[in-house]
Amino acid sequence: MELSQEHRMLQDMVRQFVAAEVEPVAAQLDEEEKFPAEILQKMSELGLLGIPFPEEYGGAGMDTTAFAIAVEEVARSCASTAITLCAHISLGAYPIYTFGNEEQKNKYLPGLCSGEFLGAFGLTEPDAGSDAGGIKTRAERKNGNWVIDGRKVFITNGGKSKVIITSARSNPQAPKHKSLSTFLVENSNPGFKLGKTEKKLGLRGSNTQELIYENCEVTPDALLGAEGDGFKQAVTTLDEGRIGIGALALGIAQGAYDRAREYAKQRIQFGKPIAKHQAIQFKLADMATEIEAARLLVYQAAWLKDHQKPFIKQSAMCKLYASEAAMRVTNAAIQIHGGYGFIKDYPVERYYRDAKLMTIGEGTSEIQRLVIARQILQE
Ligand code: COS
Repeated sequence: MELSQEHRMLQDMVRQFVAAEVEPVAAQLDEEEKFPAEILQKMSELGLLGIPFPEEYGGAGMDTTAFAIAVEEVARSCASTAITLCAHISLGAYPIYTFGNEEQKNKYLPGLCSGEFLGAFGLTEPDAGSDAGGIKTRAERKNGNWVIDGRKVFITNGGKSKVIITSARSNPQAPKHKSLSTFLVENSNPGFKLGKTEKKLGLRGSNTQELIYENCEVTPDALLGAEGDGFKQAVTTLDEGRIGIGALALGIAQGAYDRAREYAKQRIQFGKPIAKHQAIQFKLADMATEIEAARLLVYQAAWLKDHQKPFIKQSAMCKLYASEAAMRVTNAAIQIHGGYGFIKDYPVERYYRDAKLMTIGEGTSEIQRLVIARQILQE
């Protein structure tokens, strides 16, 4: 697949940046559960925090394909940094760009794009994950304002963001899918506080946060779009976000494969490099094929979105396939490394741990199959 010259230049630029600034610290971020704040600062100077948004809002004026390329390149070295970037753009900034009024866009997008502050998406709750319409957080009208009460869990960047896109049930009497609304809640707002910061199997450098809303009062201008549109806004955001997770999974798979391939060429057993043994060649061939297929699906979904064509099915397909391929590829990468793959002297165990979340976040593999099935059955 040929990238355009603009995309190729972006890819080269991000690749060089990652080699110089991300790769050297990726293992440390994982080991010490350290948030990549300094890397984000440097990324913002390159314009990476606002890649797909128009220049008038401080963005880089590029497209979803460019976003996918950048996420993939970062994930090849550090999935913790990649998911921080990915969630900031596709879950933190995208809903404001897509559903916000001019005032809201001008208030938040320049700061989000410049990296002055981060954004997060508060949808998931203790009892509402796959069933996005089942959230219990309430937003009630009081003296012309909205008062939000509830709890969000597993929120990527939740503890590091100034603005949290918050889904809440504003009209319990309305039908399930018409009863949610979305609010832009700032972290300094009275009644908003941080709960537990999660410790995780993988993506340990990223921030995964519980958020607590207690009598959290926001003014009417915090409402994003129309009242009752919250469910549609959330699923539409996830449609776009899944392209990012597909790209992230693709980058993890590519990074693990690159390392397994190099290792197989160096490691001597039975008097020759293990890459000369057919058992290992077949593994590498399968890995390379799956990565290629995942890449085509990710870029197809991004292309469709960039050309204003329907992409719900393809974004779910690319996320489903790339994440499950990443599990198989990272597993094979450890197998090729043998005992060395199981210890922390080599990075492939980190890739294996990081890959798992790709089959869960922004909709489990089961939800992706459900979304795909609903789409193909109505075609
Ligand atoms: N994109 C756009 N619109 C969608 C959609 C999607 N992916 N999925 C559903 N809709 C629309 C439907 O077309 C329907 O619209 P109408 O009312 O106009 O007919 C409406 O939303 C309700 O759809 P449906 O009846 O299918 O809703 P369900 O409650 O059965 O749930 C799923 C649909 C499961 C697809 C939804 O809850 C979902 O996406 N869940 C996963 C959430 C998720 O990814 N959580 C992880 C968050 S991590 S940030």
